[in-house]
Amino acid sequence: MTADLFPPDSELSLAPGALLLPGLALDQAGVLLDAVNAVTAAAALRQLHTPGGQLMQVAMSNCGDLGWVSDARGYRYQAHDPLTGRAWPTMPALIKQLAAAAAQRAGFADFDPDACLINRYLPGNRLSLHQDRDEQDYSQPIVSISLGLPAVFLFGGLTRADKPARLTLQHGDVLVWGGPSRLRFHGVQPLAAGEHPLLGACRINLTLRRAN
Ligand code: MD6
Ligand code: FE
Repeated sequence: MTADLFPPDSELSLAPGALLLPGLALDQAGVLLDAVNAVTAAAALRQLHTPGGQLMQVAMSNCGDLGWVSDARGYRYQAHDPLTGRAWPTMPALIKQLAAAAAQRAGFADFDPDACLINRYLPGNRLSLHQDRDEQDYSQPIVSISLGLPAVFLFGGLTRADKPARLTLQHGDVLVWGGPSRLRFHGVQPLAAGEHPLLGACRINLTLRRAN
């Protein structure tokens, strides 16, 4: 377990602006998961289409004032869930506070996320290499919280051609990604099969951003 490999307050600087906080969310994993389940009961996880027409493997939902969506019209943030026409569920305070605390540790004192994207991976699901470029202000970081099965995260450079490093994200790990690393290419390798005690055969990743 991560908790045994790293002391409780350990951190790993991956690159300028990119900080891994192993196990930071571990103590709260159960309540985080309850909060995620409440969100996805109101705004279902669903697979989106890329603007090019490909069905994404990872199922997504959102909470917060804005949610990230993709369809034939492009990638964007919007205030309403296209499935229901309703506003996205409120971002649970617990999730927002954890993200703000993590960002502060990485030197981003004023992180105030308005969007939380929820990604669900089943075994075999992958996320291809991309940059997160749909937000207004690249001076704001992204905070990523991983729950459930471990995933191999591809941590690339500022051009698609840069060979990515591989980094395993475990249940409870929090990654802060900002400053000079904000536009790094990244992706997730196909999720390996497994059973997680809390989540079963599944990985959930939360990415919190300031979109507007
Ligand atoms: C994931 N994460 O870990 C997908 N983006 O499932 C992301 O795409 C991501 O973890 C920007 C910053 C951190 C991330
Ligand atoms: Fe991303």
